[in-house]
Amino acid sequence: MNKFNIKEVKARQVFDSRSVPTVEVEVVLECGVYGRGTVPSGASTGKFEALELRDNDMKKLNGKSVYKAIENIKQIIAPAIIGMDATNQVAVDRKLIELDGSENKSNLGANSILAVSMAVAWAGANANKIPLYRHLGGANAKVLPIPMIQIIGGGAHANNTTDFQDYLVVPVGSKSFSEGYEMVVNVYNATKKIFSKYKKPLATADEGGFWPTKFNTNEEGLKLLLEGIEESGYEPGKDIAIALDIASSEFYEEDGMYRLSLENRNMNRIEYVDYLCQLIERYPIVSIEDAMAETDWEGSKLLTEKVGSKIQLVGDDLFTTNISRIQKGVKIGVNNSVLIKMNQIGTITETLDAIDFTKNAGYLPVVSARSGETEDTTIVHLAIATNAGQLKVGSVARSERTAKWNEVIRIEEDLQDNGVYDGGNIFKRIIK
Ligand code: 2PG
Ligand code: MG
Repeated sequence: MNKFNIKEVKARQVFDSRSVPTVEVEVVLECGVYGRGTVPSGASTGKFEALELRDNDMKKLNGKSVYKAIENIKQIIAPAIIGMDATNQVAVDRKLIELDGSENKSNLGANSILAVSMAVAWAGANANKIPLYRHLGGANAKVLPIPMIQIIGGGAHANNTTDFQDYLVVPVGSKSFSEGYEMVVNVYNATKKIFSKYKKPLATADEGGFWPTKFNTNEEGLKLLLEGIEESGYEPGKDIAIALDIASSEFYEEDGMYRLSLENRNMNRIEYVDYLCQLIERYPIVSIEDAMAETDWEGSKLLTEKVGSKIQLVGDDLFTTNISRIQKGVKIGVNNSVLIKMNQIGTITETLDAIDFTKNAGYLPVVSARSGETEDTTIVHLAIATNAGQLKVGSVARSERTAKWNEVIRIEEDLQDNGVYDGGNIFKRIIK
């Protein structure tokens, strides 16, 4: 018998950083080694994501409990994968996809499937006595990502106080991950002071950034961020650049209008693209995610034509880590970057395939956490395994966020001189 064969699959309901139930799995091998995966969950979920199975029993935890997903693991998945070699991720993931049999993991639930896929990956790494990034990435896994870090959290992560979802920074002038991270911590602390200076209440949004109370416009977040960067002694654009995740599907209506409720302003796609271009002119913005809505391919194309050679345009809800959607974007020339979220697609190997596809198309992958997270650090290893180059995990506060950032610091130490950090140079691949 192979000592790396799966002997037991344990599944349980645990809770994420928003106190929402989620699925956790442990896979135990014949040799006694085990691996664990805990699934994250989004708030501004894309329409085309794989299905997150919830019980929808309103008498239990607001309908959010995941007992059906747990039962699917125990009754259907476990019997099918017990006896399989945990170091063969491709075979296990194929089996999971086949057991589900649907386009979007709607039979067993992407949360039950992903928890197992993640646990198997960790078990495989532990069995081989190597870190997960090495197990998934092989001999050439070495690139430490530049961090994209939230300083102010709005949109669905702050009760829609602003229309824009995330105001982030990227330490483009940093020479190493840990130097870049320290720079961002300085900006976070300086922005806290700026909030006090303007008598804005200090509270934290879902991903640890500041909650944008008493904002009059969406642009105000950019102004505060710019002040925070300057206050901490950095040159905006050179040392620290700004990134936005607008998550615009949340305020786009199918009549083709973008409605900014905070400003009581309605714009058609042409006016809205102009508005964004003006912001890009006025602020040192290096990246915008979901600038246009997930169904507005025409708007995305227009924006890409205008600024696609100046800044990174990331598709999150637009692409949902799904090769067929990314392929469509590449074909029609939309965006130049793809947000990568494991639970949008549902297995580790499909996530690896999406990253490969993105890179081969000349687009930049940005590996991302969800707004609902746990102590799980799989995405950090995934980013380094694939030399993806960019990682987005929310802010520098709250333990479900620092669990990830601190793991990068540990891997940076582990890689020593063999690690590679491109910093802001990564954007030169798409910016002309
Ligand atoms: C996003 C993510 C993370 P959510 O939109 O990129 O910030 O949010 O997990 O709520 O989709
Ligand atoms: Mg997003």
